[in-house]
Order: sequence, then structure tokens, then C-alpha cells
Amino acid sequence: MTREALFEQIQQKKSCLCVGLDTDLNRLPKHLLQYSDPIYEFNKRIIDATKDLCVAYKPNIAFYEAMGARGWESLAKTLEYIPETHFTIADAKRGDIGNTSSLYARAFFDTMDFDAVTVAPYMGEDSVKPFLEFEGKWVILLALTSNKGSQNFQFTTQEKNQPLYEKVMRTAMTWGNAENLMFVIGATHPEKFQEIRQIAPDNFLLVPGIGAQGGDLEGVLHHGATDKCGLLINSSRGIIYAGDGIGFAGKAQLSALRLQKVMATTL
Ligand code: NUP
Repeated sequence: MTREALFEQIQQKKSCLCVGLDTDLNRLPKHLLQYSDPIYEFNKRIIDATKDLCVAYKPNIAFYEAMGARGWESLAKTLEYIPETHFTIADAKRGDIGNTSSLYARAFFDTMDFDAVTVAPYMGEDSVKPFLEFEGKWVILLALTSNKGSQNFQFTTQEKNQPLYEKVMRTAMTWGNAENLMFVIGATHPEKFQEIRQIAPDNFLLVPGIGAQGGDLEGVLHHGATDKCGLLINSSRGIIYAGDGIGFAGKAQLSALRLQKVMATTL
């Protein structure tokens, strides 16, 4: 999907919500366990309930990989079920020496047809570039992550006193552009968004960390939105596990609606 098409979806829905499909068999409503593929049945109902309120879906690959071959099958079926209108992100955090990265890219862009994959920057240029070679596909590079451990390395200062996450962003912006490169910036660092917008005024940011991790939705919208929105704000557990039992999808819808209403005041 192109940046323009993504922006159109955001305008139409007044939403930059990304629903995280971090689907855990141990947290599924009991009545779904009678199906042959409960993970897929759960995802289908979540997608039906939220598709009018969000513009993207982000399955975290760990939840599927952990289930072995069955998990990969649930993932493929889920991806197939997501409407064409929605941007799809494989949250896989891959990256390796060049020829290996090429195969990771093939897995998510060719074998499966995701729009984007999350990539770790640590191994540098030859580990990231193979993902950028796929026409119409996106790299979402980890820059300033939402977790506590982001303090360990990402703020370490480099030459010219720039923190590592800034160096990651500035360097990667010489490899890709606003049409194929996004950055992960956690909602738990709302005070950083103004500065981040000076570094990357046009790139979309994937923003996880609202809800269960305590990030600041209003702060992110206020300091991070551009005239082309430039934000995909993710919530996983806060939406998909908003309720349990028979009414879980309705609860998920309400939770997504609450976030979309806040987004609509800015978009
Ligand atoms: O910095 C990051 N923080 C983060 O939480 C980068 C991520 N990709 N994520 C992912 O976003 C995380 O792995 C999970 O899939 C989702 C956040 O989930 P939740 O806290 O909304 O439940």
C-alpha cells in the first residue's frame, strides 16, 4: 500500500489505529476452543468488530511462531481475512546478514503478502536494505522502543551528542524514504515526539505502548501528527482482551471506538 493510500484510509475513518493481533491461545474465550483453529476464529471476530475503526492490523509473529506449523497456518489465514483496504504489519523484528535478510523479506513479502515488516537496526545497512528492495513494501525500523529496556542502549550518545536512536533514524533515512520507511517510536516517550518530528518530518511512525504499557495517546497525537497524519498508533491487549467470554468482540469494538474518538479530534 502506498503512503497516499494509507493517508486516504486514515482520513476516511478519522482513525490512525492499528489493532495488534497478539493472539494467545491461553487467553481465548472458552467457547472458541471447540473450533479446529481457535486463533483464526478469534482473529476473524476481532477483525469484523474493529475494521471500520482502524486502518491497520499488526499480528506479532511470536504469538504464531510459538504454536509451530499450526500457528503459521493461523497467521496465513488471518492475513487472508484482513480486508485489502487495511495496512498489514508483520511484527517480526528481523534483520541478519544480507542474504539471510533477503529470505526473511521473501517470507513476509512474497510467501505471505504483508505490507510491512518490523526490522531491528543493530546489524546495519546490509541487514536492512534487502527489505527495502521490495516494490510497494515497507520497513518499520525499531528506533525508540516503548519498553523499559529502551533506556539501556537507545539513549547512549554518539558523535555530536546525538542519542543512538537519532543516529539510527538519520542513517536509515539515507537508505529509504517516506514512501518505504517508517520508525517504531514508543508512546511511552511522548516528550520525544517533537524532536523526532524534526529528525523525520515525513516518515510514518508506528507507535506501540498505549493501553497496557501506559503510553500517552493524546501526547503522541499532539506532538507527533503531521499534515499527512504520519502516525499508526497500535493497541494490542487493550483491544483484543478488553472483554472475555461470549461478548469479547463487542468489548473489543468499544475499546477501539474509545481510541478512535480521541484520534478523530486531531485528524
Ligand atoms: O517498542 C515496541 N514496543 C512494543 O510494545 C515495539 C513493538 N513492536 N511493540 C509491540 O507492540 C509488542 O511486541 C506488542 O506486539 C505490541 C504492544 O502490545 P500492547 O502493549 O498494546 O498489548
